Amino acid sequence: MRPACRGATVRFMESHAPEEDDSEEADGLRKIIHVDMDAFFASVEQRDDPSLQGKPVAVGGSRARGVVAAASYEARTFGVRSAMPSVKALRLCPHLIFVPPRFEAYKTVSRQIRAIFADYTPLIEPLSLDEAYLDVTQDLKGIGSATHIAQLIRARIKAETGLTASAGVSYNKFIAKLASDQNKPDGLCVIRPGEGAQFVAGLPVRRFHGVGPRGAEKMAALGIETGADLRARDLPFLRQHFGAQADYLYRAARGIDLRRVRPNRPRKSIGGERTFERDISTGSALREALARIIDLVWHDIERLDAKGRTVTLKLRLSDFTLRTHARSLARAVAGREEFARLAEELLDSVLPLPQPVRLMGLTLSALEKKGEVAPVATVEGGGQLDLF
Ligand code: DCP
Ligand code: MG
Repeated sequence: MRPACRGATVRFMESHAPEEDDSEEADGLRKIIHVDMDAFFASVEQRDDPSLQGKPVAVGGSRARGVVAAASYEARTFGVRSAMPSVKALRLCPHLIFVPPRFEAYKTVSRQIRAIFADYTPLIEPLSLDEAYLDVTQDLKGIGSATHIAQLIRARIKAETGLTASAGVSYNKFIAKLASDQNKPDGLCVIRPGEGAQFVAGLPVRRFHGVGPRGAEKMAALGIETGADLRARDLPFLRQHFGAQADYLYRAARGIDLRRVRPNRPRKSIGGERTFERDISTGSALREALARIIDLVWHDIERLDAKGRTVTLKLRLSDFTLRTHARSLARAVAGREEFARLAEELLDSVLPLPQPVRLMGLTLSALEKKGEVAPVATVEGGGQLDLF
C-alpha cells in the first residue's frame, strides 16, 4: 500500500518508517517479493455481495466527515481514491455506492494470505492487512525462482480467497514495493539487479515508500519530482533538508536498499498528527480538530488490528513549545468510545492554553505484541546468487 497519509494536512506515523530500519542491514542482493492485494477492502465487499460487482464502490462512511478507505477500480476511473473525503468522492462519482467496513472479513483474508506466504518462506514482514514483504532468497520448497514463487502465490491467493493480488519481484524491498504497484491490478512486475536504478529514475518520488504527500510537496518545492531529480542531489543536501531520512533517500535514488525483511517487527505506536493551516485557540475549534484526528487514528488502529494501553496527546503551540500529555490504562483501550473519551479528557485537562495551537497529534502506544509470524533465524548468504 501507499504511505499512510490522509489528506494534505494529516500525517500518519507508523513505527515502521523506513529510516528506522538501517540497524539491520541485509548483506548483498536478496530475492524479495512484495505482495499487495488489489483494491483490498472494496474487492472483499464486491466478492461477498455480487450486486456490487462491476460497480463503483467505496468502503467508508458517506456522511459529512466520512473518508474513503478503499475505492473499487470502477470508482477509480472517476478519480475516487483512498483517503479522499466522501463528499468529494460523491461529487466525482454521483453513483458511488458506499459500504461500511467489515474489518473481521478483511482480517480473515489477511490470515489466509499470510498462511500462503508461510508455505514459501518464514521471512515475512507484513506492512498492513493486505501487503507484505517476503524474502525468498532461500525458499522452503526449494523452488529457487522468485518470479515463479510470486506467480504461485498470486494463483493460490486467487484460488483460496477469490481475490487478486499484485506482486513485485526484485533484489531489495524498496524496488519490490515499487514494482508491485507497477502493473496493478492483478499484475506482476520483475525488476532485475542492474535494472533498479533506471527503473527508479523514471518514477515520481511520491510513489517512494516513506515519501508521503507532504514529503513529495517538499521535494517538489526543491525541484525534485522524479527519482532522477533525487539522484542529482548530493548527500549533504539531502541531510540538510530530510534529516534522518537522507541516507535512505540517497540509496533509494540509486536503487539500493539495505533493509532486511524483518518478521515480527514490533510496532511501537500508531498515531497521526495535523498541522493547522492557521493556529487555533478556542476550545471548540480544538475539540473539533481532535474529533477528526480521533476518526483517522482509530481507523488505522482498526485497520492494523492493534490494541494498546497508552493514549498520548501532543500539542505544538504557536511559539513551537511542545506539550505531551498521556494516560495509561492497566489494560488495553477497550474500543473507539474509550479511545475518544481518553483523548478528549487529555485535551480538556490542558485547556485553556496559554497560546494558540499549530499542531495536534494523537497516538496509541504500549501496544500488545502479536505473534503473527514465528521468529526465525536469519537466512545466511547474500552475494551474487542465481536471482530470478
Ligand atoms: N486503507 C485505508 N485508508 C487508507 C489507505 C488504505 O483504510 N488511507 C485500507 C483500505 C485498502 C487497504 O487499506 O483497501 C489496503 O490499502 P492499499 O493502499 O493497498 O490500497 P488498496 O488495496 O485498496 O488498492 P491498491 O490496489 O492500489 O493496492
Ligand atoms: Mg492493496
